[in-house]
Amino acid sequence: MQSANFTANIHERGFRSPFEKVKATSETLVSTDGRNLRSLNGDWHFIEDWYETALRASWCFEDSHGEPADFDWDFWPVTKVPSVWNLTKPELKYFEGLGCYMRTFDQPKTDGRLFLQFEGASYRTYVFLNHHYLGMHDGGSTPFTLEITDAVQEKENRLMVCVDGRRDPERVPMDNTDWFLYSGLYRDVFLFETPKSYLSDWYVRLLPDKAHIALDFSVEGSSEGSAVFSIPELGVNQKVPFREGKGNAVVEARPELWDIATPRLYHVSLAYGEDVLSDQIGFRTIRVEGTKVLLNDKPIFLKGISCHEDYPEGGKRSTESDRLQSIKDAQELGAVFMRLAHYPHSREMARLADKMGMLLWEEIPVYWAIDFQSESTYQDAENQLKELIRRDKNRASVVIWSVGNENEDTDARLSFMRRLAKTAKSDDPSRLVSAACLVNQRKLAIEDRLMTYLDVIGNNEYYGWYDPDFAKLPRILANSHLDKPVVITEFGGGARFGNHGGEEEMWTEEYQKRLYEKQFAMQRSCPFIQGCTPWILYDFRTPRRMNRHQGGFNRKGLIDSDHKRKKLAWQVVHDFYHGV
Ligand code: GCB
Repeated sequence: MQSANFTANIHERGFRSPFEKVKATSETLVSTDGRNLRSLNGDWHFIEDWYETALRASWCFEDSHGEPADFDWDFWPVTKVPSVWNLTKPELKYFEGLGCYMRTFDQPKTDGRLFLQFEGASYRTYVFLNHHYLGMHDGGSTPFTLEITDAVQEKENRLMVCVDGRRDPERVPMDNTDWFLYSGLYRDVFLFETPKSYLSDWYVRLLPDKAHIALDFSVEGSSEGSAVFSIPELGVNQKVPFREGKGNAVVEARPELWDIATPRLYHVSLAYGEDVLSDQIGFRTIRVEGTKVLLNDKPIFLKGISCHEDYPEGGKRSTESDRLQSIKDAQELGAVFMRLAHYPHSREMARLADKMGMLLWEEIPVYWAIDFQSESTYQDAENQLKELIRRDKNRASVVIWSVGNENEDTDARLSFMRRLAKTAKSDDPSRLVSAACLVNQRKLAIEDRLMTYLDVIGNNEYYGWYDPDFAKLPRILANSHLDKPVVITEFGGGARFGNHGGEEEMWTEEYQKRLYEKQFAMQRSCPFIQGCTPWILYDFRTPRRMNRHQGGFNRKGLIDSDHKRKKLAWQVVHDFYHGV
């Protein structure tokens, strides 16, 4: 890969293509559940590489080309990982190029295998260790694993990571979004060790009869053998054979069910030789019957709220207390369900939701008009979906996979998203599949060809905001003959916190409050509406919102962008959810 002639490389337009041959994907993602993780967070050297010279001129393959060199990894300023670079320095706020990171670490000799894991880096990441290229990853919100066993040394390992935050019409999401596309190594980076042959994936779930638990697992490095599956509190301790690297079992067990009021979790483990995966797992069922959503066979109205991953201090980098606050705010509102829009939020969010009894909708950024004609865009979207499912499929809180948001009903989009819906079903038959669809404006009805492939129909409508004619909403509901549950996945309007005025005056808290009152009055009487996730819990950053009230924020939050000050509409949603 290294060119002997660096000047030649500089003139080559195809400098990225050799890297694209080695990709980390859902297939290479290794489960880290219960593993001993060694953090590589902390201080890293960092520069913004506006002209992508690190890749063009192969900076990653050497420490220096000899003087006069244009790079100097060890002398670059230090930044904290995890963080989004956009919030580290004012001049990086809108930087969308290549960011180069480097740190060193020692690694005691071991007989096992060593892996690097990145929990989230946006958007494309190229990873090098000791001047060897390890591989790249596409997708800004899902984790990936790279094996480093053969490249690692005992002292002074040099880990170089180039993160490419370019917006691009062929990516997922594309170059136009209504949120801020933060970049950088903004989630945890760590190392872990496994034996020569190890457990790479496991999937544990309660079967619909509520009397059996199913297990599927995969082993790398050995094709035959057996593992021990145990759930001590349920008396499960069973040897399960595997062949061709795959094993599965169904065991009899009647767990206490995980529910929103009683989020019971069990200690579950799978041991194969020296290798052990373990986790706290809840058991529940979720299904649809006619227009009802049934949690543990009981109908549930999904009193929800939408939420971005955008925190006042860290942007897309969240802390445990940030996440805790979001779930607590949602619970105080009366919500039992959160729509984590529009991309996978951190893995820890679902873990916390498991503990706190919050149901989740998780989504991939198949947003607006992504390139539905392109097979490589499809592969990217599908890989993100598979990585998300692989990461969170043992989380009781996650009940819905969403394959996209607000996409026009064209033939290309239908075949693209139908494929995604089928993939979600085959990778995880135990959950519901949905997408946030649009109203058919010509027929004034909730109608979309994709609905055939969904279990739950998500619908975004902005009556009272983008379309001021509220009278259309009851007509739309009357015109829609649906035999599946609908969740109104978005509705709402903008209000700047502290901006007061009349109920007819847009951008005031009073206008937003009135809008919610009218929306609920219409939604509550519709039999197929089985949930809603108002847009949105907090105001969030977005470069496309630049009027005097917005100032770079979408102001539809029930709470201000400081995540503290509640607007008047908060109380309306609160009262509706608390049945006042
Ligand atoms: C939508 C989009 C969402 C936007 C929202 C808005 O329909 O799905 O991403 O932020 O509308 O505020 O316009």
